[in-house]
Amino acid sequence: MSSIPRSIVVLTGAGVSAESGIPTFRAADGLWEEHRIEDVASPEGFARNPALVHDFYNERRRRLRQSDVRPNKGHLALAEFERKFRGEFLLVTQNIDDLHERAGSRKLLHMHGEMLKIRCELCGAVVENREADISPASICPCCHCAGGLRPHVVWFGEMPFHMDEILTALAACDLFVSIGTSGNVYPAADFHRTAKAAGAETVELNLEQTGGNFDRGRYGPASEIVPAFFANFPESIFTR
Ligand code: BJW
Ligand code: ZN
Repeated sequence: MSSIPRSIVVLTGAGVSAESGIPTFRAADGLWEEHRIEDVASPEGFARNPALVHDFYNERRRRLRQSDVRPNKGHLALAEFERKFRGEFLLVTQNIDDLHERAGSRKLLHMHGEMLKIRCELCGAVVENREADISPASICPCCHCAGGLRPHVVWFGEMPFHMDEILTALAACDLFVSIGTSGNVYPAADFHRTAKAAGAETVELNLEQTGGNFDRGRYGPASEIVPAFFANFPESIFTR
């Protein structure tokens, strides 16, 4: 570490959950191999075929509940570091799974939403839905109308969540760490530039180098490189 950080923003993507058994999007065996992006990750696709989109998310929700899906050493290392670090720490995830929560992360923003929540487009309610399969006929638990429920996620063309809080943290951080994201999707793909412009050191942790312009990179599986990276700070950043 070139200097001792006081404020850290970490961005995670699908790669941090890959070793927990959740497929990434753009790998050869990824989610986009089986589905056309525009069919399942856009408001237009949902309007055309809501049953197909609900099934896509029902299936992913079911997978998340399977016993072999659990936080890996990458998720756990982030939560442990946050618990011990005496400075400011914000974890921003593009992932809609709950593996960071299960690992114990606390200051966590899901910028692309959460698979275990649904939203009613008729009354605006956002409610937890951990288990039930949803269909176009499902009834909203708040307004009791059918036909308004959708996954509480951010599709292409929609505004990601928590942008004000994220941009404020990026402007104030002195270390930005991007983990397991391909950098194909904006605005997350720009975060390292925003942090750099604010004076932060930028680091990429990924299976392979992406096209981003980071100061430093460490390459390998997240379950190995994330614990190794976060173990590499002087003890003084933990003592109060
Ligand atoms: C490992 C590993 C291991 C694997 N260990 N690593 C033209 C130019 C610029 C922008 C646009 C444009 N046209 C349209 C746009 C905007 C558009 C966009 O970015 N389009 C691109 C296609 C160009 N963006 C939007 O529409 C966004 N909204 C928006 O921009 O609003 C306006 C705005 C303006 C100003 C400020 C703010 C906003 C919304 C984007 C919504 C994305 N939604 C999805 C679906 C979410 C729900 C769901 O999960 O179903 O989000 S798409 C999908 O991609 C998902 C992911 O979060 C996101 C990113 O994917 P991620 O995580 O990077 O996964 P992969 O698979 O791509 O990469 C995995 C990585 O892991 C790889 O690098 C591997 O190497 C690595 N890896 N195993 C370590 N074991
Ligand atoms: Zn409703």
